[in-house]
Amino acid sequence: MRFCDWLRVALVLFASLVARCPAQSLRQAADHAGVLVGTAVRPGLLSEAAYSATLAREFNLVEPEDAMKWWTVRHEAGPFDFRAGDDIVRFAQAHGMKVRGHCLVWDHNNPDWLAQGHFTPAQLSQLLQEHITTVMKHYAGQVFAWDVVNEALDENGHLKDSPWYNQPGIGLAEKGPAYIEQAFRWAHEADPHALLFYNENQGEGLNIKSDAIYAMVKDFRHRGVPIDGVGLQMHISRLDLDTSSVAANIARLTALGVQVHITELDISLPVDASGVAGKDDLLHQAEIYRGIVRACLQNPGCTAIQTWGFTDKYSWIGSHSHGTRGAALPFDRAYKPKPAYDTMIEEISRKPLRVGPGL
Ligand code: 9MR
Repeated sequence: MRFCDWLRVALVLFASLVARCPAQSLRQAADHAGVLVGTAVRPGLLSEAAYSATLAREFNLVEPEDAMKWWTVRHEAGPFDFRAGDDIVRFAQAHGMKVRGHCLVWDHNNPDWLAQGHFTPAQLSQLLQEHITTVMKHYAGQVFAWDVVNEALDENGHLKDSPWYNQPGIGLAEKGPAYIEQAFRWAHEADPHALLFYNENQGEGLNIKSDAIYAMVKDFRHRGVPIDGVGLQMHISRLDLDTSSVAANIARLTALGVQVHITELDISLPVDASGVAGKDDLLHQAEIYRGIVRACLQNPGCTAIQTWGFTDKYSWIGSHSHGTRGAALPFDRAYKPKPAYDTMIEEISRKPLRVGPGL
């Protein structure tokens, strides 16, 4: 063999040895597999050393939990306030992470001046277009994907009442999802390079709600409405989740030509007064995390997996459940990895190297 051939063999051997080295972090495994693994963040916590160190070490994607919502950005009717969102973008850029934006249109978390403003449909239409345009232009080139519309459907797949839809709406009430379509069109005009997502809860597996999401996205794609993806939130509170149903839903959505992101994954458990969950429940939880990661990664169109926070120290579940549930995330309150962290890494590491559309 010539020297070059020896060198080639040595390089292949070296590469395969490197590939077999266990990943040192979730982020390392994700980078290697070519997927985005992210988490929701609160800018006020970035000054906590353990929080920011864990975040930068373990994730290649961040999403503001609340910092880009109407309530924060338009707390007052006056100028836009981007300070909280900018803090997150700055952190992400300093650590080579991508940013998902959340969210531009929601019936919830709107400031009082808007919710109680008695605006006419024409005024609301102008306010919404201005909001989408100003926020997306501010973050153009920094936020690669947006939840344009969040949770527009009820558990039966019907449009929910909303100031943007029918109370009084932006002038498209009684026209089905026309207000959603309009928001996507404004979003595309504002930043043609951003990926535009519809984000929803309780429509992760096959059910009446995911049927409605599917029908809407199919119609949008058919008519050239600029939608690029569906966010499956994945707030799970039961330990009998059928992950094959989630995989089937991901398959039918991606067959429409859209990407899927798992956007808000957490699996809450019953906890005692100190917030501690049972050992068996934690092991069971880890297997559900594994199943969800697998359901996503087996489909090349599922390009990001994101948890809703990463440490049990800070999660929306505690206050929402009055302390009866929690322990929903891959790190415990002391930032120690839980069994769910191990199964996520194991599952991502099984994935052969790929260049996903999300990277
Ligand atoms: O975790 C978020 C919490 O801090 C906020 O108070 C709440 C209202 O804005 O929203 C929570 O996040 C929600 C997300 O924006 C949309 N899907 C459901 C999430 C959990 O409620």
